[in-house]
Amino acid sequence: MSKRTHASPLLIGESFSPWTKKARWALEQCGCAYDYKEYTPTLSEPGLRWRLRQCSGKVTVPVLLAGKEIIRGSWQIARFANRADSTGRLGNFAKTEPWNNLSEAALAEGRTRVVRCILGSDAALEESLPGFVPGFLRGSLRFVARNAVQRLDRKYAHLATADALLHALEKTRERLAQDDSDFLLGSFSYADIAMAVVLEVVAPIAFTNPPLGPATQNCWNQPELAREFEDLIAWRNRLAAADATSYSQFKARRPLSRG
Ligand SMILES: N[C@@H](CCC(=O)N[C@@H](CS)C(=O)NCC(=O)O)C(=O)O
Repeated sequence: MSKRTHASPLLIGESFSPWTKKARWALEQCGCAYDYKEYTPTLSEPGLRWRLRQCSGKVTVPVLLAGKEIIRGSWQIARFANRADSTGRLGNFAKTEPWNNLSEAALAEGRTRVVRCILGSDAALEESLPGFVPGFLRGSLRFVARNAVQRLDRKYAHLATADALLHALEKTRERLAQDDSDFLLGSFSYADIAMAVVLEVVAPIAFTNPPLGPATQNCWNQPELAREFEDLIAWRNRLAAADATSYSQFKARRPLSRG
C-alpha cells in the first residue's frame, strides 16, 4: 500500500471482495495514499450508513471517503485515482468501460456461485461468523450466518446472468491473443485490472485479511474453469509478479510463480 498520511482518503472494503481488490489495485497503481478499513457484512452496515449519512436503500463497498467527497464503487474510485495521477496510468476510461462491464457481469455471476456454495456448506457458514465468536459456539450460531448469507444472496442474485463469467474469460483470451500482448489496450490499464480480478473468482491469489477459512476458500475456487483458462491464470500471475503492474494484496503473497 502507498505511504499513509493523516489526511489520506479512507477506503472501506472487504479484503476478499473482487470489487475492493479492483479499487485498491487502481489506487495503488496511481500512487494514491489511502487508509483502509475492513467492512464486515451486516455487522459493519450501521457504521457505514452513519458515515454515508444514508439510512435507507442499498449500501455496498468499496467506498472511498476523501475529505467531504464520498466515492462509491470500484469504477468511480478508479476514475478518481486516474484523475489524481498526472500520467493517467490507468488509461482511457472510455476504452476501458466495455471491459469493466464484462468484469462486473462476470463478478456478479461469480459472487452468486460463491454465496450459494457457502449456503451449501456448514463448515463455510461457520467460517463466515466473525472472528470473535468462539469455536464451540459456531455450530449453534450457524443459523445467524445462514441468515446473513441468504440476505446477501437476495440482495445480489438478480445481477447474476448465466455464462457471464465464461464469456468474459473468452473475450479476454481472444483480445490478448489478437495483439500478442500482455495488455488488453496495448499498455497496462484499468481494463487489465478489471479482467485480472475476474480470475479472483476462479483461482484467487490475493492476500486476504482476515484470512478465509478452508471451506470458504474452496467456494472461491472453480477448478474446471481454472484448468480451461490456465493461460489467463498465467497472465494474471505475470501481472501480479511484476512490480510495475502489481499491488499490495498480490505482493503480500510473494514469491509468486511467473507461470
Ligand atoms: N458496482 C459496485 C459493486 C460493489 C459490491 O457489489 N459490493 C459488495 C461486495 S460482495 C458488497 O458491498 N457486499 C457487502 C454487503 O452488501 O453487505 C462496485 O463496483 O464497487
